[in-house]
Amino acid sequence: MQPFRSVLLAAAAGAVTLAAQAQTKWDLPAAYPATNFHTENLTQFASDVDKATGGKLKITVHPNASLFKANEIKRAVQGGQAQIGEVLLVNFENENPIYGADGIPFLAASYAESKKLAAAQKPVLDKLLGAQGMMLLYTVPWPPQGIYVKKEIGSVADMRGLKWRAYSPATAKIAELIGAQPVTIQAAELSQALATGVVESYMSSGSTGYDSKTYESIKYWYDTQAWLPKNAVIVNKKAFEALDKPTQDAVLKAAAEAEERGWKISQEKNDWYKKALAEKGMKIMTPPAKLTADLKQVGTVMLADWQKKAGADGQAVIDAYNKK
Ligand code: PCA
Repeated sequence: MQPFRSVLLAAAAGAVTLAAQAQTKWDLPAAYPATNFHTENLTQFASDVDKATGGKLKITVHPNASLFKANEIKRAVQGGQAQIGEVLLVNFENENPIYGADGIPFLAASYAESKKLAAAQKPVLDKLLGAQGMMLLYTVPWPPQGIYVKKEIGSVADMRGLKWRAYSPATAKIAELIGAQPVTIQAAELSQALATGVVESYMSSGSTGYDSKTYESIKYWYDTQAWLPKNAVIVNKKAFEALDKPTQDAVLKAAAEAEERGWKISQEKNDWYKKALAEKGMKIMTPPAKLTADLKQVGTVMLADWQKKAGADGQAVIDAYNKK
């Protein structure tokens, strides 16, 4: 009896060891605070993968640019320093204009349009990221972008000379076109830049205004609904291919669910953020007609510029977008 029991025990111990060996750990660097809706969605995604794989794939979300800075996350995933990561696509427009398609003012300015643009952009993004040894898992848009500014404005001329926070090549370009002074600052450093007066205006969603406590220094937000930039969750292809098939399937399924959930939450939270900012004392402004007309002109210039740079791939995205 006794020897038989110890054989069983030994076998059980062996199984435990095997299970432990079969566990894969992935790091997921992200650039936004843990309480941001994108990050909460990532956390849910990680927990869904954990459950679906019985703990075989453990994904640790590192929020707030704690593991890699916003602009470094893409390269980290490409090089395998992180197996998976969340990036703001428009940050990489200088590398390839396709990444900037969802940062062009008024090309896609509502959730419905943004969804169409995402679908039009996807095949080209798959190709680009694929060529860099990565895969696109899912995208989720930020709420529509508006203008944070300290005084009431009637047109873009009223923003001339302002110290303007940019988060992307396109938001720096807007500053250039309206005669503001751009300083590129990612979300993780925004609160401090506002508090120290390094910047006094910027364009972003209600979400980032809320996260960064912009209401402490800026009182107006113009709801221009100019564009909806997307976060993308990308994975290193070798890391993905190293997973067994059921685990790969679990990742893809959880990603598809995260995408659907994320789009819905973004839209719901858009209204919530506006209310929350108003409660903190901000004035949520409907942009005057002249301001909108001026910004649309900026958008027209930027789209023409972008199309020139983006070539055939860019044209494919615009054609697919216009067809739907
Ligand atoms: N928030 C991010 C990008 C777009 C947005 O709404 C930011 O301001 O950095």
